[in-house]
Amino acid sequence: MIQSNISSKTSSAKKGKSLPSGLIIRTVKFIWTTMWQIMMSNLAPLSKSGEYIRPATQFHHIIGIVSENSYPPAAGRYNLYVGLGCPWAHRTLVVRSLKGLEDTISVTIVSPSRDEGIWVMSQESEGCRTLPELYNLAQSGYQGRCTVPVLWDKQTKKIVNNESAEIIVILNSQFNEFATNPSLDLYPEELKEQIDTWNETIYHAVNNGVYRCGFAQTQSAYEKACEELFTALDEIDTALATNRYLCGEQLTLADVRLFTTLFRFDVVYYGLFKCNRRRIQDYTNLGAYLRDLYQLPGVADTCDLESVKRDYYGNLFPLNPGGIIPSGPDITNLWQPDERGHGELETRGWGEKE
Ligand SMILES: N[C@@H](CCC(=O)N[C@@H](CS)C(=O)NCC(=O)O)C(=O)O
Repeated sequence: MIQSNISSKTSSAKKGKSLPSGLIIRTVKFIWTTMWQIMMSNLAPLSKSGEYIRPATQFHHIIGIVSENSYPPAAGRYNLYVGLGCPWAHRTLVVRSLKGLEDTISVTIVSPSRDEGIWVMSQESEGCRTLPELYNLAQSGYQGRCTVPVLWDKQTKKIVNNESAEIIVILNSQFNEFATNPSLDLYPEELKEQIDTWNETIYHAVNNGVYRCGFAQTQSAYEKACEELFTALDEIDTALATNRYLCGEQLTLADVRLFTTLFRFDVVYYGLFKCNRRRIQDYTNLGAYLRDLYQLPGVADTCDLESVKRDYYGNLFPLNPGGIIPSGPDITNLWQPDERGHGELETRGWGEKE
């Protein structure tokens, strides 16, 4: 009996009777695509031609000489809220670590909640369970996006700044009296122009460029972003043939900003965001440069591969509705020598943190 059921199913499948009709396929595709577009526009605001536009951040106070718009440097007063998957938040962890500010600025880890689409605290902080609650504590009725990183003032219960590009400038220069590595200057006066020029190219084409690939909603928007991304990576690879870092022999904020995108590239952007013309590890200079930065003292400790995979593959629902998290890649190669002649001792030259 059982046997006969199986054989009758097999023979109807062979005849193609169990396949849905063209009408069903067209209807399902239409509903699916429409739902995808609705979800994508919530996830990623668009231009008319389907290009992703990143919303601007809203808190831009500084730390330094006390004025109306600034907060005083102090140890133990400020807290960073970060998600470990987020490349923008990761920048702040790297600078905090390089400068040796672990005892000066505390950190609270937040994780994405799959169903609510918001960041949730690992443990209640300032009486808040979620990041939107914290934003509302700082500014009642806040309506904007609740993003990480957040540099928070525990004393006034205000957000000092929520723009990673600005937070890393603050961390680099305003806490030197408390830092264990105060002489490391990642944004020196004489390199500012060069750093800013790299930052501009890299932000548009690479840091935000990978999102412009992954969040594009038209073929042409995707192709434009992809072309710009790989043109910029080629340009950087060429510059790194003669320079250890982007601006020469000195590590700068431009390298930190590039690093957090490169670390995620082969892991998530290559597959999930369709940046798959080439992997970073296949570039002679970029691959070695990534290993060089990863091996700087304290940097690998800020890199959490599992959170990166979980946050992207598990939470960007419209890009990966099944939520399946891939098992690879193996990133142990990041511990291999950088092959550009930079010995470990030389790498550790600026501080004896360990
Ligand atoms: N320009 C911001 C971007 C920060 C950002 O977009 N963070 C993402 C995580 S990777 C976020 O928190 N998104 C939550 C949301 O948009 O609601 C920065 O560099 O700090």
